[in-house]
Amino acid sequence: MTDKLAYSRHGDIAVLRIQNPPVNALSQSVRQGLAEAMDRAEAEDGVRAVLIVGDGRAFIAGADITEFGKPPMEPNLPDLCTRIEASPLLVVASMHGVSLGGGLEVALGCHYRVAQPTARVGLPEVHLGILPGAGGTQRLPRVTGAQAAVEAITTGRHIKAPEALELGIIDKIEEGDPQDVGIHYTRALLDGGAQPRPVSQMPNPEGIDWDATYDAVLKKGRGQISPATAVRAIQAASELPFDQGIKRERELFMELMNTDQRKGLIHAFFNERAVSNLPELKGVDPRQLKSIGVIGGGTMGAGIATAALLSGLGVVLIEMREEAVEAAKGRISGNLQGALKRGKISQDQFDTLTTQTLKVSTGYDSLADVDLVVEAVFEEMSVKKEVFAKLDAACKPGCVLATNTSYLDVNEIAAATSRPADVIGLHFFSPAHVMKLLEVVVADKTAPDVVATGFALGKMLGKISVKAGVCDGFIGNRILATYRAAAGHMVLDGASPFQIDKALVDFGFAMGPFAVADLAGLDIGWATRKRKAATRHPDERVPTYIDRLCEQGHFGQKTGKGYYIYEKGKRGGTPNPEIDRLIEAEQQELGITPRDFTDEEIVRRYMCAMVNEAAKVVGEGIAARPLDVDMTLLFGYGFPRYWGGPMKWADIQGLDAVLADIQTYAKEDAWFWEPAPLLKQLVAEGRTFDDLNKGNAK
Ligand code: HSC
Repeated sequence: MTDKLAYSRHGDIAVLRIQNPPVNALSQSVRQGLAEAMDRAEAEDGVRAVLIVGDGRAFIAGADITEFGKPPMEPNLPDLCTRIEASPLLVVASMHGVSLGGGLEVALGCHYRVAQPTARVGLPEVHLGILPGAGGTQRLPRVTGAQAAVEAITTGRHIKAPEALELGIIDKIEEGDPQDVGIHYTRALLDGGAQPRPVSQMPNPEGIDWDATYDAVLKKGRGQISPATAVRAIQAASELPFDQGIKRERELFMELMNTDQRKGLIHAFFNERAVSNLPELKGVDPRQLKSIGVIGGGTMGAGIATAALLSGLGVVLIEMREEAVEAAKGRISGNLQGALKRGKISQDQFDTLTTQTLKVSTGYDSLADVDLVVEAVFEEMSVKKEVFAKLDAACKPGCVLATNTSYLDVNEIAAATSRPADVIGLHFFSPAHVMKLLEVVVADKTAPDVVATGFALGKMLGKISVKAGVCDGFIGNRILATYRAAAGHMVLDGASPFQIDKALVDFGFAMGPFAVADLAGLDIGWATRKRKAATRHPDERVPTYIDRLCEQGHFGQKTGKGYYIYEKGKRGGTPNPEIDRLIEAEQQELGITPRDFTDEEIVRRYMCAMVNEAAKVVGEGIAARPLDVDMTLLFGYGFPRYWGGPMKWADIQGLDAVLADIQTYAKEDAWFWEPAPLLKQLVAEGRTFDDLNKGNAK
């Protein structure tokens, strides 16, 4: 028997205890251990039942995802589930923590299931780009009915024990040590004369309108195919005998296993965990974090304060004037109302957070005791410097001083204090209590424990924290500026903003760049263009047609008109016909003859611009690894998760092909399309971005 499985006897019950920390994933040695232990239990005299339990914090979290894409190793999981189910002994699962994916499939292969009240079950495979492949699509609908199985499998959600009981997924809830509970339950079943009860022999679930369900799930997936494919597997459960249903499940599973979406989603799964795992922070303790200060109570400051309050931190918010203090309180209270409505906090918690945990003030002396301050004031270097000089005077020694600037030089801000080692950038994304991304911007003199504190804060707030270096726009906004520019060039050359938006939504982005510009406010881009005009490279192409709209006071959604026209009460906008006229006028002025673009070319140019800039960002050390870029784009910029991020996308396309396209585009505009040295180097060496993630950088 393998060391991942402990076998013990409790009278006529054989206990199979899975020991594969941290979450008992079903790696080859676990599968082998389970198969051998079943053989042993069946061969031993006096065994009447088998109990399967998990050691540590979970029953089983699923198949071992690290084995995907590698050659299959026996015994495979579907056969193991069938083997368990076919046992003449009574087989029981006692579930605690999570039973996910293959973990639930093993449990469904057992004849009875008991769970702790806090247990959660689910089949989340679609989030990894696959579908339950060890009988889950065939057994779950036999116990829950087709409709409930479709809902559970296509959303992949975690189902709490009480609901699982109601749905028939588990048979009983009992609190206590999972092994004791399991033995107690198994004993009661044996005493009651219970016999093996294979789910596969239960009747097929009744059918539903499969085509309509497939279409609805496909639409909801916004380009992700695994949920809709899973519908077809569940359909097989209702229409085919069990054995044939399993075959169909396997075919569809293998189809998905071979997709790029599966590669992208698994890349996202591992790297959203790896991103905050920085070798240089090993052994570095963060500073204490009990309360934080927030300077500025606008949308951003109020969002940061809300996130901090919801994570249990004390908050002192500073505004300049009494009216502004009141307005900030109103914003925070509004945000917390949202959390109250969604059941994230109780009325009591709401009252305590708004009246006691949150403190507001107009004086910096109120910050004397806080452990960290985030400044979220106007984006102007002189204003920031003034704030940091005041913080330097007011805050206790060791307090971390953070700026939420989205592009200003954090080194220059740090120099305005007598303690640059305590200064860091913490770039939140608006609304800060909702958006998952946090860029932790490390300046030249930032101390390692201050960086560790930035990451500790991110973890407390439930953020995906990414380390970034200092440059204009850090990782995310710097790359955004480049792919946004590529979109602008395509407009000048003949693609309409509406075609571009649609092509990118079809690619999987939540919104296209022009709809995003309307949402953010066209005045922001207008101000940036003016700010950068003086230092602009002479070869840089910057469309100005949209400035005409801004000059008339049209700033997008907030004024009702931008690239799109927004009508009250209607969701989304309709293309603004004025835009085409403005573009035409600019093309005439510049002597450009517009040409047609295919959607494919639009996506390719947009993505190549993104990847090229991202490669520069990694090459210059602004992002430590390609995965840092991928997670930034995924969690802050609506990049489709199923592509894994722009660097993963580029790896999947082939870096040589991406570089070749960039070199072709460079023939039209050598300045903009100058290939990143890192990209050229990787192509020359036949390596991928992912090789750099694995620490293979030369
Ligand atoms: C599956 O089951 C497919 C089957 O249907 C069919 C297969 C059939 C094949 C047929 C072939 C013919 N594997 O998240 P945490 C690691 S697909 C490997 O930080 P938490 C994780 O990377 C699977 N590793 O902890 C991390 O490692 P690190 C379906 C896994 O408490 C560590 O464990 N199951 C792993 O916040 C701790 O994880 C899922 O999709 C796995 N399955 O959350 C569940 N799961 O420390 C995925 C975790 O080195 N997992 N790890 O960074 C989760 O949702 C969460 O990890 C938990 C724990 C909720 C389990």
